[in-house]
Amino acid sequence: MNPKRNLMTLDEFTIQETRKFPNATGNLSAILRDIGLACKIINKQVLKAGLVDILGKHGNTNVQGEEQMKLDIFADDALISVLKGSADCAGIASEENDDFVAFDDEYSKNSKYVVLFDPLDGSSNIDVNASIGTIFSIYKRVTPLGTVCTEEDFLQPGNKLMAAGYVIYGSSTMMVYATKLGVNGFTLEPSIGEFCLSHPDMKCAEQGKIYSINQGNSCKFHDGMKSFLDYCMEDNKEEGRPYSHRYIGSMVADMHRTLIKGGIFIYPADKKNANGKLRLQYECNPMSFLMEAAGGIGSTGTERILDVTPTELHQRVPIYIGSKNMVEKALEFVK
Ligand code: AHM
Repeated sequence: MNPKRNLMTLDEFTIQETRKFPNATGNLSAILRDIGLACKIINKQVLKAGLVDILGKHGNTNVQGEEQMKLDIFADDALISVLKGSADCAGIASEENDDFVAFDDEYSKNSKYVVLFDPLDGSSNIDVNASIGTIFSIYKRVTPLGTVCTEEDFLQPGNKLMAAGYVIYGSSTMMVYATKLGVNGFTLEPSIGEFCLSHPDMKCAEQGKIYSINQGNSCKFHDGMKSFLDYCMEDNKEEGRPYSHRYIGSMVADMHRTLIKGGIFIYPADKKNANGKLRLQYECNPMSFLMEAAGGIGSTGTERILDVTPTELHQRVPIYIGSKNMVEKALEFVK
C-alpha cells in the first residue's frame, strides 16, 4: 500500500509549527493537542445526546442507577481531567466554575501555561440539535515557575494570549485555532479519530453581507445600536444592503459562520445590561484574538477587546466582532 497521503493531522501540524522556532519547547503545541483530545471525548458524548438520556439535570439518576451528568458538566470534567495530566498546564479556569483551579503537584507547579475555557458554549442549543462548541484560551503564566498559579495568571488581557480557538460540534466537528502565526481549521476525520488540516490560513473577508444579533432585544437597545440595525436593513443596492440576518444563539456557530463568510456578530450593551452578556475571558477575548489573527476586528464598542484589563474571571463585555469594514461601520453608529 502506498503510504503517501494528503492528510495532515493536528499533531503533525503543531509539531511542524514548533519546528519553525529553534528554541521552542513544544509545550504550547502539546496543550493544543490535549485540548483536541478532550474535545474528541466531548464530541463523542455530544453525538450521543439524542440517544442516551444525557439531557437530564445534573444530579438525576438513570435506570442503571448511575448519576446523570449534564453535557456541559461532562465537557468541563473532560477538559479538566485531560489538562491536569497535560505536559505543561499549571491550572485552568472554566466558565462553569466560580473559581480557577490551580494544579498543585510538583510537575504542574513548574508548568508554564494556564488554560481558560467555556466547555460547552451555547448549551441551550443542545436540546434542538443545533451547533454548540468549546472555546479555549492559552496564556503563559506570569507568576514564578515552581509555585502554584494564582488568579493573576488568569486575569491577563487578551493581547497577552499565546493561542486561542474553538471546537464546533456541528454538521462536522472542527477545531479552529489561532496563534500569532495565523488561523487554521481542522476537521475531525471520524474514521481515524483525528483532526485533520482542512482550512489552512483562514481569513475573514473585509466586508460581508450578514449581520448577527439577537434582534428580539431591540426594545432595550440604545439609539446608536437601533440606527445601525436600520442601516443593515436599509434598501441600498449600490452598497449591497439590506444585509441578511442570521442568528443561531450559539456564539461558536455564529462566529464560525462570520469567520468563513464574513459579516458582523454583535452582543451589545443595552439599557438593562451595561456590559452585555458574553464573558471577556471565556468568550470575547479568545474570539477577538482569533478574529484579529484572521484580519478582522473585535471591539467593546469603545475599545479593542484585547486591550481590556480584566478585573474578575467572569466579567462581561459588549462585543462587536467580525469583518473589518462592518465592525468599523457599526462603531461609527454606537460610539
Ligand atoms: P451560555 O453561556 O448560557 O451558553 O450563553 C452564551 C450564549 C452564546 O453562545 C450566545 O452567543 C449567546 O449566549 C446567546 O444569547 P441570547 O440567547 O441572549 O441571544
